[in-house]
Amino acid sequence: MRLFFALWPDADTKNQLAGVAAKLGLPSRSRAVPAPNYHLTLAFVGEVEDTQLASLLAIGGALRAPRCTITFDATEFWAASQVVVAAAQKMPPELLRLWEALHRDLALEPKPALRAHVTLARKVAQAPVLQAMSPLVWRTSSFGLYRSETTGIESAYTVVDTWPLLDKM
Ligand code: 3AM
Repeated sequence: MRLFFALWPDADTKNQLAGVAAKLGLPSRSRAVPAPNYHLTLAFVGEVEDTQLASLLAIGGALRAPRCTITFDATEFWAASQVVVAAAQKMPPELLRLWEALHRDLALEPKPALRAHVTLARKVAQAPVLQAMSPLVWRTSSFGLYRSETTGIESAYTVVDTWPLLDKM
């Protein structure tokens, strides 16, 4: 199974992101990500055997990290991966620490520059004309381990487990 740790938006944040996506004016043949699939990837684990699941659940369950507020304030076209994302120009320090802790516990190489983002569209072959984005505030309250299955053209994501982020540390 293919797994990743992520933050999933609450309904209000998801709807606001869908509003941003609706105004993108994507080139034809781009694929808008369905709103229920919106997420912020914290760590991509990849293919694992069933026997490895318990240790991943233990890592998630043992992690103590604070809640944070992420302000998404830009839509960006990332040509290399052919995606349009909603991005946060400022990385909240709590989110950076959560990301670092997960990569450390999973013994994954942290990619040098994490940009907090939610992918809104894929297979975007040419740069769209992107409008300025009104800032959108996402208050996180939990993180989770998710399973990704590709059936047909769209990935289907299912929750494996979630853990609370803490009010005070
Ligand atoms: O959150 P985003 O959209 O940037 O592209 C996949 C998605 O990223 C990425 O993991 C996230 C959750 O599916 N992904 C898929 N396959 C990957 C791989 N082999 C990958 N990231 C790194 N290596």
